[in-house]
Amino acid sequence: MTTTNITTDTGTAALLAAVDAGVRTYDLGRRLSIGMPQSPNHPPFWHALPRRHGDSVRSDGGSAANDIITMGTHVGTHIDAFSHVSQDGRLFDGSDASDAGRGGRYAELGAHTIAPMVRRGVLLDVPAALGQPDGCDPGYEITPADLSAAADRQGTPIRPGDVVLVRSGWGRLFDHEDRTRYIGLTTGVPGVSEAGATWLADQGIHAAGADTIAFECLRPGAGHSVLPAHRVLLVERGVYIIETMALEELAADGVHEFLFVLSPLAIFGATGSPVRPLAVI
Ligand code: UVW
Repeated sequence: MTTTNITTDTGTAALLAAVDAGVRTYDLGRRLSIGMPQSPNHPPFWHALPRRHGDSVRSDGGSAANDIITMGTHVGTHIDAFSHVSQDGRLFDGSDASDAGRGGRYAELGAHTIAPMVRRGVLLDVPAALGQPDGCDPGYEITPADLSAAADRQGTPIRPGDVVLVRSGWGRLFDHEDRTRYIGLTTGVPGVSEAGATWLADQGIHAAGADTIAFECLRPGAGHSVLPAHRVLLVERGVYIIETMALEELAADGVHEFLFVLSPLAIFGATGSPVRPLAVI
């Protein structure tokens, strides 16, 4: 699951020249804060400041504040590792998921095995392709035809190894004053269908992301438990999933192709990792 990076002086010079010429960076990660929307599947985000300025003052007058966070690894913008989901007791490589419980497969499929990504990124703007600028309807199932139409409309064909980010428009609700809106338990959430996930995997992509809590199409009242795209991508096809991404700025600027940069935390054996992905143009 790791890759070998080969750099040359020429390659480095070209990269630095590009930076000197000016690049724009889009932050695709959501701010982590207490009370932010998150799936009930996972432990909540908590942040406290057990040591405040003045609690311990040095002889020179200096002082430091230190904080602590607790959270599930699938909270906020995050990436799912292959150890996250099993189907009928089997993980991605066909191995017995119960071995994971004893620590075996977590060592080989955990978040620490996800190599940092510096890859071609493509944003598939589905609402734009559907002619629905306000976003897909709640519970809308994004089909292979929708994904293909978005790629065609933008002139950004998907290539093997890409990271493909699917915009549904639902991301606009992340900061809604009603924190339940983004989670969508009663309304449903638009997302990639099982067939759409298969289509993405058939393009040979490395990872797929979305602006929603679970990447999936979630039906009203069905909770966050029926996740067929997770089975297709994580268990059957070996494609990573990135969730709760901030894609509105990219879409507003009409940016559909970019350098995608993501570095998961190397948490040994974890089922996922919080991330702060970047799109660079
Ligand atoms: C959800 O929380 C619904 O998704 P995941 O567990 O894949 O992060």
